[in-house]
Amino acid sequence: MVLNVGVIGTGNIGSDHVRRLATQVSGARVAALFDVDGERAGAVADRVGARVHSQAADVIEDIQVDAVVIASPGDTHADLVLACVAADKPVLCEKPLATTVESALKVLEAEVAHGRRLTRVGFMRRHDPGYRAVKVAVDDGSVGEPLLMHCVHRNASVPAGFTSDMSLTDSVIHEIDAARWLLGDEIVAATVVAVRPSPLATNGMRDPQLVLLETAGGAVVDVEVFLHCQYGYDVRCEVVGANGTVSLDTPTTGALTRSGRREQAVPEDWRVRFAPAYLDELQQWVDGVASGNGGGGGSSAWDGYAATAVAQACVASLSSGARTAVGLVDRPTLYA
Ligand code: NAD
Ligand code: ISE
Repeated sequence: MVLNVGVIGTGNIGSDHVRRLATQVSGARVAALFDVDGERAGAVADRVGARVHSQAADVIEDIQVDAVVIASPGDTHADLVLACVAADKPVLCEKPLATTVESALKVLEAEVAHGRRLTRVGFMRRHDPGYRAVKVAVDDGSVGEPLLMHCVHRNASVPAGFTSDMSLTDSVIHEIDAARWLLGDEIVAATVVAVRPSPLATNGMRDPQLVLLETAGGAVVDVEVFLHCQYGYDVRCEVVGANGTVSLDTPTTGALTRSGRREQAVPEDWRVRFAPAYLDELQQWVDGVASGNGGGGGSSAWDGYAATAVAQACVASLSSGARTAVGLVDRPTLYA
Protein backbone atom coordinates (compact mmCIF):
# COMPACT_ATOMS: atom_id res chain seq x y z
CA MET A 1 0.00 0.00 0.00
CA VAL A 2 1.22 3.50 -0.82
CA LEU A 3 0.29 6.29 1.58
CA ASN A 4 -0.96 9.41 -0.21
CA VAL A 5 0.38 12.42 1.66
CA GLY A 6 -0.84 16.01 1.41
CA VAL A 7 1.63 18.77 2.33
CA ILE A 8 0.69 22.27 3.53
CA GLY A 9 3.53 24.81 3.30
CA THR A 10 6.34 24.28 0.78
CA GLY A 11 9.03 26.65 2.05
CA ASN A 12 12.41 25.60 3.49
CA ILE A 13 11.43 22.49 5.37
CA GLY A 14 8.15 21.76 3.55
CA SER A 15 9.90 21.44 0.18
CA ASP A 16 12.60 19.31 1.83
CA HIS A 17 9.93 17.00 3.29
CA VAL A 18 8.26 16.77 -0.14
CA ARG A 19 11.58 15.76 -1.71
CA ARG A 20 12.22 13.16 1.01
CA LEU A 21 8.69 11.74 0.75
CA ALA A 22 8.96 11.51 -3.04
CA THR A 23 12.48 10.12 -3.32
CA GLN A 24 13.66 8.59 -0.03
CA VAL A 25 10.74 7.42 2.08
CA SER A 26 9.34 4.06 1.10
CA GLY A 27 5.58 3.46 0.95
CA ALA A 28 4.60 7.09 0.39
CA ARG A 29 3.89 9.56 -2.39
CA VAL A 30 3.03 13.25 -2.32
CA ALA A 31 -0.47 13.44 -3.74
CA ALA A 32 -1.43 17.08 -3.14
CA LEU A 33 -0.06 20.27 -1.68
CA PHE A 34 -0.84 23.89 -0.91
CA ASP A 35 1.16 27.02 -0.16
CA VAL A 36 -0.13 30.60 -0.02
CA ASP A 37 2.66 31.28 -2.51
CA GLY A 38 1.05 29.52 -5.48
CA GLU A 39 4.11 29.84 -7.67
CA ARG A 40 6.28 28.08 -5.07
CA ALA A 41 3.66 25.35 -4.60
CA GLY A 42 3.44 24.86 -8.38
CA ALA A 43 7.21 24.50 -8.77
CA VAL A 44 7.42 21.95 -5.92
CA ALA A 45 4.37 20.04 -7.22
CA ASP A 46 5.83 19.83 -10.73
CA ARG A 47 8.92 18.10 -9.38
CA VAL A 48 6.93 15.28 -7.78
CA GLY A 49 3.76 15.10 -9.89
CA ALA A 50 1.40 16.32 -7.14
CA ARG A 51 -1.88 18.25 -7.44
CA VAL A 52 -1.92 21.86 -6.21
CA HIS A 53 -4.94 22.99 -4.21
CA SER A 54 -6.07 26.57 -3.78
CA GLN A 55 -6.56 26.36 -0.01
CA ALA A 56 -5.23 24.28 2.88
CA ALA A 57 -8.69 22.88 3.72
CA ASP A 58 -8.86 21.29 0.26
CA VAL A 59 -5.69 19.30 0.95
CA ILE A 60 -7.08 18.03 4.26
CA GLU A 61 -10.48 17.18 2.77
CA ASP A 62 -9.10 15.65 -0.44
CA ILE A 63 -10.46 12.08 -0.44
CA GLN A 64 -7.27 10.92 -2.15
CA VAL A 65 -5.12 12.26 0.71
CA ASP A 66 -4.62 9.70 3.51
CA ALA A 67 -2.42 11.80 5.83
CA VAL A 68 -1.13 15.37 6.06
CA VAL A 69 2.23 17.07 6.72
CA ILE A 70 2.01 20.67 7.99
CA ALA A 71 5.07 22.85 7.32
CA SER A 72 3.55 26.33 7.17
CA PRO A 73 4.48 29.00 9.79
CA GLY A 74 3.88 28.10 13.44
CA ASP A 75 0.89 30.37 14.01
CA THR A 76 -1.10 28.44 11.35
CA HIS A 77 -0.46 25.00 12.88
CA ALA A 78 -3.15 24.62 15.55
CA ASP A 79 -6.10 25.40 13.25
CA LEU A 80 -4.74 23.09 10.55
CA VAL A 81 -4.22 20.24 13.04
CA LEU A 82 -7.76 20.78 14.35
CA ALA A 83 -9.04 20.43 10.77
CA CYS A 84 -7.07 17.17 10.35
CA VAL A 85 -8.53 15.76 13.56
CA ALA A 86 -12.05 16.76 12.43
CA ALA A 87 -11.37 14.95 9.12
CA ASP A 88 -9.95 11.90 11.00
CA LYS A 89 -6.61 12.22 9.15
CA PRO A 90 -3.21 11.46 10.71
CA VAL A 91 -1.04 14.56 10.73
CA LEU A 92 2.67 15.23 11.15
CA CYS A 93 2.86 18.86 12.21
CA GLU A 94 6.20 20.66 12.17
CA LYS A 95 7.10 22.22 15.50
CA PRO A 96 5.59 24.08 17.25
CA LEU A 97 2.16 22.47 17.64
CA ALA A 98 0.83 25.93 18.49
CA THR A 99 2.10 29.38 19.34
CA THR A 100 -0.22 29.89 22.33
CA VAL A 101 -1.05 27.60 25.22
CA GLU A 102 -4.76 28.17 24.58
CA SER A 103 -4.58 26.92 20.98
CA ALA A 104 -2.41 23.94 21.98
CA LEU A 105 -5.06 23.03 24.57
CA LYS A 106 -7.78 23.18 21.91
CA VAL A 107 -5.87 20.57 19.89
CA LEU A 108 -5.47 18.38 22.96
CA GLU A 109 -9.17 18.63 23.80
CA ALA A 110 -10.22 17.91 20.21
CA GLU A 111 -8.03 14.81 20.03
CA VAL A 112 -9.24 13.54 23.40
CA ALA A 113 -12.86 14.05 22.28
CA HIS A 114 -12.03 12.21 19.03
CA GLY A 115 -10.71 9.33 21.15
CA ARG A 116 -7.69 8.47 18.98
CA ARG A 117 -4.19 9.91 18.63
CA LEU A 118 -3.74 11.35 15.15
CA THR A 119 -1.15 14.07 15.78
CA ARG A 120 2.63 13.89 15.74
CA VAL A 121 4.79 16.95 16.26
CA GLY A 122 8.02 17.29 14.26
CA PHE A 123 10.50 17.21 17.12
CA MET A 124 12.97 15.33 14.96
CA ARG A 125 15.78 15.21 17.53
CA ARG A 126 14.04 12.14 18.98
CA HIS A 127 15.04 10.47 15.69
CA ASP A 128 18.68 11.59 15.67
CA PRO A 129 21.13 8.70 16.25
CA GLY A 130 23.21 10.83 18.67
CA TYR A 131 20.23 11.84 20.82
CA ARG A 132 19.00 8.24 20.76
CA ALA A 133 22.34 7.05 22.13
CA VAL A 134 22.06 9.58 24.96
CA LYS A 135 18.52 8.35 25.67
CA VAL A 136 19.69 4.72 25.85
CA ALA A 137 22.46 5.62 28.33
CA VAL A 138 20.03 7.55 30.53
CA ASP A 139 17.33 4.87 30.42
CA ASP A 140 19.61 1.88 31.04
CA GLY A 141 21.18 3.53 34.08
CA SER A 142 24.69 3.81 32.54
CA VAL A 143 25.20 7.30 34.01
CA GLY A 144 23.07 6.83 37.12
CA GLU A 145 20.33 9.18 38.15
CA PRO A 146 20.28 12.18 35.74
CA LEU A 147 20.93 15.42 37.62
CA LEU A 148 21.87 18.05 35.06
CA MET A 149 21.64 18.58 31.32
CA HIS A 150 23.85 21.11 29.50
CA CYS A 151 22.75 22.23 26.03
CA VAL A 152 24.04 24.52 23.32
CA HIS A 153 21.92 25.59 20.33
CA ARG A 154 23.81 27.79 17.86
CA ASN A 155 22.80 28.85 14.37
CA ALA A 156 25.19 30.74 12.07
CA SER A 157 22.43 33.33 11.56
CA VAL A 158 18.65 33.62 11.37
CA PRO A 159 16.38 35.25 8.78
CA ALA A 160 15.41 38.92 9.11
CA GLY A 161 12.31 39.21 11.27
CA PHE A 162 13.46 36.57 13.78
CA THR A 163 12.75 37.95 17.28
CA SER A 164 14.10 37.44 20.82
CA ASP A 165 10.93 35.51 21.69
CA MET A 166 11.43 33.23 18.68
CA SER A 167 14.82 32.16 20.08
CA LEU A 168 12.66 30.49 22.74
CA THR A 169 9.51 29.46 20.82
CA ASP A 170 11.25 28.39 17.60
CA SER A 171 14.74 27.26 18.65
CA VAL A 172 14.90 26.40 22.39
CA ILE A 173 11.60 24.55 21.99
CA HIS A 174 13.74 21.70 20.57
CA GLU A 175 15.75 21.52 23.83
CA ILE A 176 12.50 21.72 25.81
CA ASP A 177 11.17 18.64 24.02
CA ALA A 178 14.55 16.86 24.17
CA ALA A 179 14.85 17.50 27.94
CA ARG A 180 11.32 16.22 28.68
CA TRP A 181 12.00 13.14 26.55
CA LEU A 182 15.53 12.36 27.77
CA LEU A 183 14.81 12.97 31.46
CA GLY A 184 11.29 11.51 31.35
CA ASP A 185 10.01 14.40 33.43
CA GLU A 186 7.92 17.54 33.03
CA ILE A 187 9.46 21.00 33.25
CA VAL A 188 7.92 23.05 36.05
CA ALA A 189 9.80 26.37 35.91
CA ALA A 190 11.86 28.49 33.53
CA THR A 191 14.29 31.37 33.97
CA VAL A 192 15.78 33.26 31.04
CA VAL A 193 18.79 35.57 31.25
CA ALA A 194 19.37 37.89 28.30
CA VAL A 195 23.10 38.23 27.72
CA ARG A 196 24.81 41.36 26.31
CA PRO A 197 23.66 41.13 22.66
CA SER A 198 26.06 40.19 19.91
CA PRO A 199 26.83 43.29 17.79
CA LEU A 200 25.75 41.14 14.84
CA ALA A 201 22.23 40.56 16.20
CA THR A 202 19.83 42.71 14.19
CA ASN A 203 16.60 44.54 15.08
CA GLY A 204 17.36 44.72 18.79
CA MET A 205 17.23 40.92 19.11
CA ARG A 206 18.45 39.60 22.48
CA ASP A 207 20.98 37.07 21.31
CA PRO A 208 22.52 35.07 22.97
CA GLN A 209 20.25 34.04 25.85
CA LEU A 210 20.73 31.59 28.70
CA VAL A 211 17.79 29.45 29.74
CA LEU A 212 17.41 27.43 32.97
CA LEU A 213 14.69 24.80 33.11
CA GLU A 214 13.74 22.93 36.31
CA THR A 215 12.03 19.55 36.17
CA ALA A 216 9.41 18.24 38.59
CA GLY A 217 11.97 15.76 39.92
CA GLY A 218 14.58 18.48 40.61
CA ALA A 219 16.91 18.04 37.62
CA VAL A 220 18.13 21.28 36.01
CA VAL A 221 18.72 21.95 32.32
CA ASP A 222 20.76 24.89 31.01
CA VAL A 223 20.58 26.03 27.40
CA GLU A 224 22.78 28.55 25.63
CA VAL A 225 20.90 29.72 22.57
CA PHE A 226 22.98 31.85 20.18
CA LEU A 227 21.56 32.40 16.73
CA HIS A 228 24.23 34.65 15.21
CA CYS A 229 27.29 32.53 16.03
CA GLN A 230 28.53 32.95 12.43
CA TYR A 231 30.62 29.78 12.22
CA GLY A 232 27.93 27.17 11.50
CA TYR A 233 25.23 25.05 13.12
CA ASP A 234 26.26 23.61 16.46
CA VAL A 235 23.95 21.61 18.74
CA ARG A 236 25.38 20.05 21.90
CA CYS A 237 23.91 18.13 24.78
CA GLU A 238 25.41 16.44 27.83
CA VAL A 239 23.45 14.68 30.54
CA VAL A 240 25.28 14.56 33.88
CA GLY A 241 24.25 11.63 36.02
CA ALA A 242 25.19 10.51 39.52
CA ASN A 243 27.75 8.01 38.11
CA GLY A 244 28.91 9.56 34.86
CA THR A 245 27.93 11.68 31.90
CA VAL A 246 26.75 11.04 28.37
CA SER A 247 27.23 13.52 25.53
CA LEU A 248 25.68 13.95 22.15
CA ASP A 249 27.88 12.92 19.29
CA THR A 250 28.36 16.03 17.13
CA PRO A 251 28.84 14.69 13.62
CA THR A 252 30.98 16.75 11.31
CA THR A 253 30.75 16.95 7.56
CA GLY A 254 34.46 16.25 7.00
CA ALA A 255 37.91 16.39 8.59
CA LEU A 256 41.07 17.75 7.03
CA THR A 257 44.55 17.05 8.41
CA ARG A 258 47.49 18.87 6.87
CA SER A 259 50.44 21.13 7.67
CA GLY A 260 50.41 20.17 11.35
CA ARG A 261 46.76 21.06 11.79
CA ARG A 262 43.47 19.14 11.98
CA GLU A 263 40.33 20.94 10.81
CA GLN A 264 36.80 19.66 11.15
CA ALA A 265 33.92 21.00 9.16
CA VAL A 266 30.84 22.25 11.02
CA PRO A 267 27.43 21.62 9.41
CA GLU A 268 26.05 24.72 7.77
CA ASP A 269 22.54 24.42 9.17
CA TRP A 270 19.84 22.12 10.51
CA ARG A 271 19.15 20.69 7.04
CA VAL A 272 22.61 19.10 7.00
CA ARG A 273 22.97 18.28 10.71
CA PHE A 274 19.60 16.60 11.13
CA ALA A 275 19.06 15.13 7.63
CA PRO A 276 19.08 11.52 8.91
CA ALA A 277 16.67 12.46 11.71
CA TYR A 278 14.12 14.08 9.35
CA LEU A 279 14.23 10.99 7.15
CA ASP A 280 13.76 8.58 10.06
CA GLU A 281 10.95 10.73 11.42
CA LEU A 282 9.06 10.65 8.11
CA GLN A 283 9.68 6.93 7.51
CA GLN A 284 8.47 5.99 11.00
CA TRP A 285 5.42 8.18 10.62
CA VAL A 286 4.53 6.71 7.20
CA ASP A 287 5.03 3.16 8.51
CA GLY A 288 2.97 3.93 11.61
CA VAL A 289 0.08 5.44 9.67
CA ALA A 290 0.17 2.58 7.15
CA SER A 291 -0.06 0.05 9.97
CA GLY A 292 -3.14 1.84 11.31
CA ASN A 293 -1.79 3.31 14.54
CA GLY A 294 -2.21 6.95 13.53
CA GLY A 295 1.50 7.61 13.16
CA GLY A 296 3.14 5.61 15.90
CA GLY A 297 5.47 6.96 18.58
CA GLY A 298 7.34 10.23 18.52
CA SER A 299 6.06 13.49 19.96
CA SER A 300 2.33 13.49 20.62
CA ALA A 301 -0.13 16.38 20.93
CA TRP A 302 0.58 16.23 24.69
CA ASP A 303 4.30 16.72 24.02
CA GLY A 304 3.47 19.59 21.67
CA TYR A 305 1.22 21.21 24.29
CA ALA A 306 3.77 20.81 27.10
CA ALA A 307 6.58 22.23 24.94
CA THR A 308 4.45 25.25 24.03
CA ALA A 309 3.57 25.84 27.69
CA VAL A 310 7.26 25.78 28.69
CA ALA A 311 8.27 28.00 25.75
CA GLN A 312 5.62 30.54 26.77
CA ALA A 313 6.93 30.49 30.36
CA CYS A 314 10.40 31.22 28.90
CA VAL A 315 8.98 34.17 26.95
CA ALA A 316 7.35 35.52 30.14
CA SER A 317 10.62 35.10 32.04
CA LEU A 318 12.60 36.91 29.33
CA SER A 319 10.20 39.82 29.62
CA SER A 320 9.98 39.96 33.45
CA GLY A 321 13.45 38.72 34.34
CA ALA A 322 11.81 36.44 36.92
CA ARG A 323 11.70 32.68 37.40
CA THR A 324 8.36 31.63 35.90
CA ALA A 325 6.33 28.58 36.88
CA VAL A 326 4.87 26.33 34.18
CA GLY A 327 1.28 25.22 34.82
CA LEU A 328 0.15 22.14 32.89
CA VAL A 329 -3.35 20.66 32.86
CA ASP A 330 -3.66 17.04 34.04
CA ARG A 331 -2.34 14.64 31.43
CA PRO A 332 -5.32 12.94 29.71
CA THR A 333 -5.27 9.13 29.79
CA LEU A 334 -5.08 9.13 25.96
CA TYR A 335 -1.41 10.17 26.44
CA ALA A 336 -0.58 7.89 29.38
P1 NAD B 1 9.42 29.09 5.43
O1 NAD B 1 9.03 30.52 5.63
O2 NAD B 1 10.61 28.78 4.61
O3 NAD B 1 8.20 28.30 4.80
C1 NAD B 1 6.86 28.48 5.19
C2 NAD B 1 5.99 28.31 3.95
O4 NAD B 1 4.63 28.37 4.37
C3 NAD B 1 6.21 29.42 2.91
O5 NAD B 1 6.37 28.82 1.64
C4 NAD B 1 4.93 30.24 3.00
O6 NAD B 1 4.55 30.80 1.75
C5 NAD B 1 3.92 29.21 3.45
N1 NAD B 1 2.75 29.71 4.14
C6 NAD B 1 2.61 30.86 4.86
N2 NAD B 1 1.37 30.92 5.37
C7 NAD B 1 0.72 29.80 4.96
C8 NAD B 1 -0.58 29.30 5.16
N3 NAD B 1 -1.48 29.97 5.89
N4 NAD B 1 -0.92 28.12 4.58
C9 NAD B 1 -0.01 27.44 3.83
N5 NAD B 1 1.24 27.87 3.60
C10 NAD B 1 1.60 29.04 4.16
O7 NAD B 1 9.53 28.48 6.89
P2 NAD B 1 10.26 27.12 7.30
O8 NAD B 1 11.63 27.42 7.77
O9 NAD B 1 10.07 26.10 6.25
O10 NAD B 1 9.41 26.75 8.62
C11 NAD B 1 8.11 26.21 8.53
C12 NAD B 1 7.77 25.49 9.83
O11 NAD B 1 8.70 24.43 10.02
C13 NAD B 1 7.88 26.37 11.09
O12 NAD B 1 6.89 25.99 11.99
C14 NAD B 1 9.26 26.04 11.64
O13 NAD B 1 9.34 26.20 13.04
C15 NAD B 1 9.38 24.58 11.26
N6 NAD B 1 10.78 24.18 11.07
C16 NAD B 1 11.22 23.09 11.72
C17 NAD B 1 12.53 22.70 11.61
C18 NAD B 1 13.02 21.51 12.38
O14 NAD B 1 14.23 21.42 12.58
N7 NAD B 1 12.15 20.61 12.79
C19 NAD B 1 13.41 23.42 10.79
C20 NAD B 1 12.92 24.51 10.12
C21 NAD B 1 11.60 24.88 10.25
C1 ISE C 1 14.38 26.26 13.00
O1 ISE C 1 13.01 26.57 12.86
C2 ISE C 1 14.53 24.87 13.47
O2 ISE C 1 13.63 24.22 13.89
C3 ISE C 1 15.93 24.44 13.63
O3 ISE C 1 16.01 23.09 13.99
C4 ISE C 1 16.52 25.31 14.71
O4 ISE C 1 17.87 24.97 14.93
C5 ISE C 1 16.45 26.77 14.31
O5 ISE C 1 17.01 27.57 15.34
C6 ISE C 1 15.00 27.16 14.07
O6 ISE C 1 14.93 28.51 13.63
